[in-house]
Amino acid sequence: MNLGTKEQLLTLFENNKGIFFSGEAIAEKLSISRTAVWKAVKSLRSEGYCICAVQNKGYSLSTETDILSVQGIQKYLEPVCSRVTLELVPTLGSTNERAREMAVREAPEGYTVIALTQTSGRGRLGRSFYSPADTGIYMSLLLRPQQYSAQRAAQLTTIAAVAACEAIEKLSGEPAQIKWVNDLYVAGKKVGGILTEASVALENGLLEYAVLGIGMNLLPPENGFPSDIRDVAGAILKESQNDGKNRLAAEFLNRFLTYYSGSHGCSLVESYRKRSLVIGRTVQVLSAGSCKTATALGIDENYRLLVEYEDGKREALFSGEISIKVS
Ligand code: BT5
Repeated sequence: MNLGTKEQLLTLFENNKGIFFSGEAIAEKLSISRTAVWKAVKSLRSEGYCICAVQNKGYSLSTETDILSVQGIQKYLEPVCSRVTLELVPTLGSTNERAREMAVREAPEGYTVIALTQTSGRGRLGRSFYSPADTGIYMSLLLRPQQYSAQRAAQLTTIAAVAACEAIEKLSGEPAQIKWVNDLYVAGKKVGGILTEASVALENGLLEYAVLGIGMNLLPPENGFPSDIRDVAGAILKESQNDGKNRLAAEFLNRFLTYYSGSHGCSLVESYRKRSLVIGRTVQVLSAGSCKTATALGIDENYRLLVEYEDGKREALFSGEISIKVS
C-alpha cells in the first residue's frame, strides 16, 4: 500500500460519512488498485473504524465513528485555522513536551500535536494530568506571539479557557465553568485543564514561543478515574457522540485562534468572569508553601483574581506560582 493511501481514503470517508462508495469508484478517485482499496479499508478497520461493506453499494464509514484523526478534525476547521498543521501521535509522554521540542526545531506557529494517550501528561506546578486512551483529547499548539511579555502570555491560558468552555457547551449543551485560572468544570467536576508554557528571551523579556496545552475528558474512562482524582474529575459527555472528539478539538481550535488573532474585536474578560467558579466563594490561596483563606471578589481587566484575606487586606493575584482551592 502506498504511503498516504490510507490517509486519503480516511479523508474521503470522513468527508462523506454514511455515504457508500464502490471499490471501483474509490480506486478511481485515489488512482489506486482495488486491492489497494481493500488493504486500506482493512488497515482502517484495524484502527477501530467501523466501515460497512454492502454488496452492490460498496464501502461506507459509519456515522457513529468517534475516532480522533487529522482528517476528522480538519473537516470542521474554519479559515482562521489556515496556519494550523496537525500531527496526531498515538502515544506521547506529553504533547507539551513534543511541541516544545518542535519549537526548538523552529517549527512555525500553528504546529499542533494531538496524542490519543499521554504517559506523563503534565499539569501546573509539577502536577500530573491523567490522560487515558480513547476518552480524552490531549493537544498542544505552538504559538509565536509577537511582542508578548511573560505576563501577557498568562492571558493565553485565559482566552483558551473561554474558547474551551464555549466548545464544551456547543458539544454538550451543558454550561461550562472556569476555576481560576486554568481548570475547566462541568456540573461541579473538573473536565479539563490548560497548561501554557513559554520560553522568554533574556535580553528583552519577550516571548520566543509559547506552548498552549489542553486536556479534556470527553468521556468517562473505561475503568473510571483513578482513586486519587475520582472525587474531582468528570467527563463532558456520558456517552460517545458522532465525531465528538474531532468536533471538540476543532471547535476549540476555531474559537481559540479567533480570539488569539484578535479578530473578534472585544475583550473576553466578561465571558471569563461570567463563567468563573470562584467569584464570591471562600478560597484557599496556596503559594510558596503558605495557605491563606480569602474571599474571591472578582477578576480584573488583566485576568488577575482579586481576593480579600481574613485580615481585610486585598490582593490581585497573578497565576504564576499560585493555586486556588475552593472551600
Ligand atoms: C491542569 O493542571 O489541569 C493542566 C492540565 C493540562 C493537560 C494538557 S494535556 C495536553 C498538554 N500536554 C501536557 O502534558 N499537559 C497538557 P492543574 O491545574 O495543575 O491540575 C492538575 C490536577 O488535576 C492533578 O493534580 C489532579 O488533581 C487533577 N487531574 C489530573 N488529571 C485529571 C483529569 N484527567 N481530569 C480531571 N482532573 C485531573
